[in-house]
Amino acid sequence: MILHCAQFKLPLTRPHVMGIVNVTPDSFSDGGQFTHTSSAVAHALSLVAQGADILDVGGESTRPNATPVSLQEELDRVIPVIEALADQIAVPISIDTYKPAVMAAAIQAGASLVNDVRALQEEGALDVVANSDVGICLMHMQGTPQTMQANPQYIDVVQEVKAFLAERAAMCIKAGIEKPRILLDPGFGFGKTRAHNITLIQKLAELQELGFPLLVGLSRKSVLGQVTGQDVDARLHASVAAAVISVMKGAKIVRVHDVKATVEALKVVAAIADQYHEE
Ligand code: 8Y7
Repeated sequence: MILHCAQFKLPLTRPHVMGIVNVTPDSFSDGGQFTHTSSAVAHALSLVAQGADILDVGGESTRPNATPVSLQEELDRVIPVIEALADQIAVPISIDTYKPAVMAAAIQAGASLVNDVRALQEEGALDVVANSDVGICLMHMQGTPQTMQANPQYIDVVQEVKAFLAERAAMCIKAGIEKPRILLDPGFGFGKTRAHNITLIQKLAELQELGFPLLVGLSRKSVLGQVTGQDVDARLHASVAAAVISVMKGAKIVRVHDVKATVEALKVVAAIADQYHEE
């Protein structure tokens, strides 16, 4: 299983770690554009040094109830960061956006993967990806970030997520996006209760039946807070446990904040999986 994202070909025979790079203005200092660009770039470089296989750059929070960001503001946040990183790192850069204009500008600036929480449902998004050679991560969400956690409901969460991802993947193939460019993601926390999230992780193998590599994002998410009682800044141990379980359940890529801890934990998983059994 090899993921094709522009010039990068990632052999997903070992688990890969996607490091999260949020580009948001520092609310405590009014240092202007340069400050948030340079601190995001510095953070991104440190994640690469910690062993990140992919960087996911995002300029608009998709957390529940987050305030939407204008197109121009999102471009101003992410494009300088991608431009600065593209010629100094050897790992693919992913752009976390649902806006086709941001996708296009990010690809132009050197992004190799599009991470879309709306699974290319925005008008024009499918065409942008189809007219490029980048990879695409299609994520499931019920509702919108503004409303999704109000009252998520499913008859069968696994079957509904699976059917949605199958339909979006088929749409991509039909538009000319080759199969090795496609990743699927159940979208933990996006219109899902604690029970929905737990069921999805338990039954991740059923999503694998679709035949595409799976990406999982559970890092610091509220389901881990519900299980441990810890605030978002104290969910490292829970997040590492979730990454380990995700990979053991078949995820090929985990999207995380804490790269060093996750990389080390997944080395242990890989070493045990690879070791020939002796008597
Ligand atoms: C996910 C994601 C977020 C995820 C993918 C957060 C942008 C919320 N979560 N993208 N983005 N999968 N593919 O807590 O689970 O990081 S934002």
